[in-house]
Amino acid sequence: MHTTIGIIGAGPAGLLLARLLHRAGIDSVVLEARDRSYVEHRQRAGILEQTTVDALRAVGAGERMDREGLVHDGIELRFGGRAHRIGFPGPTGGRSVMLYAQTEVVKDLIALQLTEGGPLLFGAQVHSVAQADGARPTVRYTRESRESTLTCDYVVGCDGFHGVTRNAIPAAVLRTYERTYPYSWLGVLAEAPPVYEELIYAHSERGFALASMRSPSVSRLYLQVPNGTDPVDWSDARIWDELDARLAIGRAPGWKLARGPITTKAVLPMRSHVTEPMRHERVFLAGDAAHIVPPTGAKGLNLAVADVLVLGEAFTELHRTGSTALLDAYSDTGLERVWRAEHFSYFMTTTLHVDPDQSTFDTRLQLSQLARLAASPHAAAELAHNYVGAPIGRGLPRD
Ligand code: RFL
Ligand code: PHB
Repeated sequence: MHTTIGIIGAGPAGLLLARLLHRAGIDSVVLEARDRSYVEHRQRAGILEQTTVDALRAVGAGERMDREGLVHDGIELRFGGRAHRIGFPGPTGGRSVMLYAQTEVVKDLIALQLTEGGPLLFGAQVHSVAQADGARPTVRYTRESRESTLTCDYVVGCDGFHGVTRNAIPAAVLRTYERTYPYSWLGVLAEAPPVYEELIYAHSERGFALASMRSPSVSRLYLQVPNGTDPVDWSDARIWDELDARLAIGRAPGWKLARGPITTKAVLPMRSHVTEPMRHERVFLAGDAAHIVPPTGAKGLNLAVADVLVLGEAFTELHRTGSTALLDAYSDTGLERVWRAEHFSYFMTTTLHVDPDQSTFDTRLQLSQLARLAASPHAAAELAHNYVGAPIGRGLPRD
């Protein structure tokens, strides 16, 4: 089999890229190791930047999102015995974010791809990408116990952090930058109404907590836990008690969350990771295949979308005019945004979590930074700009 663009991975990056290419009249094949149901039900991100929302609408994947998604115009910070709201539209020229789960984005894009798009093969496990330097890079994969080969004009690795496409970039060219954090998140879904109408990010001496949501009757909640935590050690009652304790900051005595059955529990490690360059000859990396951020800034999914918007435009320009100028600029364009998001995610993570080795001095610095966000419109505007994300363009805006 031959195709113009071979896409490895049917997460948000691979699926949106396939959709963008289809609309530009460019052939692609998507190879996904897992089955459809697994991909559609993997619990992950929840916050879509305005640019992500606009992109989904532009490719015809916005109808259900606009019906069921919840527009959020701010977040609440809880710290040092008080609560402070950071509003988004004011400082950002009217921008906001949308709460619409990654599971739903993926379901919408898969449905479109299967009815209108090119081939999307589930259960296709890619082993290797070879001949990145040649005219036709080759993807080897196994599906239903059969080994197959897909040759492509270009390959895009949208295969996440544990993907194989990165191996196609020679070691002499590849650079990686990494940081692991000394804590993880315990993430749960609960059949309980949202704690509050907006997301709450809480800095507590017991550790960080985040209260998010999936619908008017389903909460998505996170607790900072030590690395190596086994979710089995966290009973439902223990989780609710800990959420009560960490989120009660600034509330009246006796304040408690409305409880309900917890339906999923998982521990997620927190890491930052960047691979450079994001392109080698005819092989490109996009999304988590190229970079990971800790989820505190809600950037992972949005960065994946930003990558493929730039890449989709670059392939479209190549298709229309024969120019590789945008493809050649892809890695540099992408990395500027990636490093901004890396810094913001690091900032949110280290400002809100308790490092097990943290001194009282470090805690006072965190509280001072949080107080600055509450007191200064400039500091709040900086957070708001980063949270809603920069529009896609040539470079980041100079706001
Ligand atoms: P994905 O979504 O990981 O998709 C990659 C796809 O590639 C497939 N794949 C292969 N297919 C064929 N052959 C191979 N050899 C393959 N190897 C892998 C995989 O099965 C998968 O379908 O990457 P993409 O598209 O770049 O999207 C990125 C986002 O998924 C990611 O940035 C965010 O979800 C990060 N993230 C979170 N971000 C947030 O903002 N908030 C969160 O709460 C949040 N929770 C999470 C997360 C990431 C997690 N991972 C990756 C461990 C929770 C988890 C568990
Ligand atoms: C989520 O709703 O899953 C979510 C929201 C904001 C974050 C991380 C996760 O920063």
